[in-house]
Amino acid sequence: MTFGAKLQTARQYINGRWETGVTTGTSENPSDTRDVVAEYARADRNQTELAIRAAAEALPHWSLSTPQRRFDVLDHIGGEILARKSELGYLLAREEGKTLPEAVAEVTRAGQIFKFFAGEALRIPGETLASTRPGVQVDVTREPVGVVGIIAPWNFPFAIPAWKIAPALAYGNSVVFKPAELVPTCGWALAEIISRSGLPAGVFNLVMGSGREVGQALVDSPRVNAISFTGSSATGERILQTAAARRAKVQLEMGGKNPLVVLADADLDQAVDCAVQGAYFSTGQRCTASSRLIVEAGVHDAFVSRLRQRMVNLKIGHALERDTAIGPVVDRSQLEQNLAWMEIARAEGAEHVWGGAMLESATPGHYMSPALFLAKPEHRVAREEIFGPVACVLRADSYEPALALANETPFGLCAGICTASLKNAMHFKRHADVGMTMVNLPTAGVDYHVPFGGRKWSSYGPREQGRYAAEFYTTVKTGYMLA
Ligand code: UN1
Repeated sequence: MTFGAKLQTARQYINGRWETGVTTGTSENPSDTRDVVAEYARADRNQTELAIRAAAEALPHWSLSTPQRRFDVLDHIGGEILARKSELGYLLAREEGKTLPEAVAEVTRAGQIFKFFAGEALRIPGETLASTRPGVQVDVTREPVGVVGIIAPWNFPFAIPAWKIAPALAYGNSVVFKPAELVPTCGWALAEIISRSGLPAGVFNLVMGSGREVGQALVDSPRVNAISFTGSSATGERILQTAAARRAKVQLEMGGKNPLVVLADADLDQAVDCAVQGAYFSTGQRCTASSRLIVEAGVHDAFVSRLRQRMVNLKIGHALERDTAIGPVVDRSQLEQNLAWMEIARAEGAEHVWGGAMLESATPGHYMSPALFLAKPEHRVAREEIFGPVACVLRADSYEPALALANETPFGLCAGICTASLKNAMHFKRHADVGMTMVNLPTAGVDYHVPFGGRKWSSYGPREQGRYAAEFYTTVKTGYMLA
């Protein structure tokens, strides 16, 4: 199968078979809304139940599969994704709207994640400890957590499903995967590759549809032992309440309002580069985006004017066009929300520096110019997650108040600092109340082999990615034996 600009038909994958849905939906290209990317099958609760049952029935066999078998499956999936990265990247850019280089990089990351977890399947850890009692042996082993429900967002349609599905399979779990409604074709393309990797029927299932029907069925079902979710804080909160009440394991990755601190001793060009990449690339649609630029007074005006200069020259356009720096917003409702934030920011007294306008283009799409405000810490634009190309600058008198401002948020995903001072960099790494820190680097754009996740209201449950993924996708058993 190859993906050109043609219409795709995406079906559910349940118990090793491709199924039509109860209804049919369409997905469109945000760079050109005349381009229908796919017609896709939409599941309801009953069809989701069938997928869950298939996963539960496939679990006992797969949970006892050998590490070699799991390695082979994951290595095969990773290999095919990498071999087809241009074509899959094209599909991703067409359906989600990030630029083609960003999309190909994301697909590459997805392939590398499967390869990484192929290796992890061969390294499932355990320990043997000396007992406190004579003649007794103690060991700690890891077992699969069971049927895993995976609810993925639209902003990384390949990488995020990959970093949930790959560890789930590596540690012997079965999976029901629900991609986001805006990107069903990417989810289906990934499922299509997984379907040919040698997995027994039922181990991996794809169900597309709404959060209200499909997502809710996953969260409610007593057969689903663990839920891994990335998306909005409000949905995460609801999932947590329901899943915790029935004692399911939960992993949530939600919002961010990530600070990038720029100190007066920073390399200003590098700092502006970090800000542009972190705040505006991928159209700002990343939970790791730098949306609060906290700048030391001594360089405040110079930083703002250089940043503005860079923004003016960024080419906003069709995701598949060669010289586009920033693609469209993902859909109309997200665009409307972003534009509503422009009004909120102005009304509360934030000073508008540049951008935030809806743009016309050669093709009808959801285009807007990236926006920058000078804000006060109490402004909503500086406190709430926007999930679009909107950032604000906050002024700080010196390092200490900058750190305090960085931490003054209910979120705690990542925090960056641009500085030439080793002392301040080390202090910031230790005292930023977040799960990930970046020094002289953008807050967005992470490695695939180390833990990903945050603190406070950004994340809940064990970390994703790297070998720390085992904490969520396995459960430990302590064994005692009289030798
Ligand atoms: C990245 O910044 O490279 O939804 C990854 C998100 C994150 C992934 C960010 N879970 O934006």
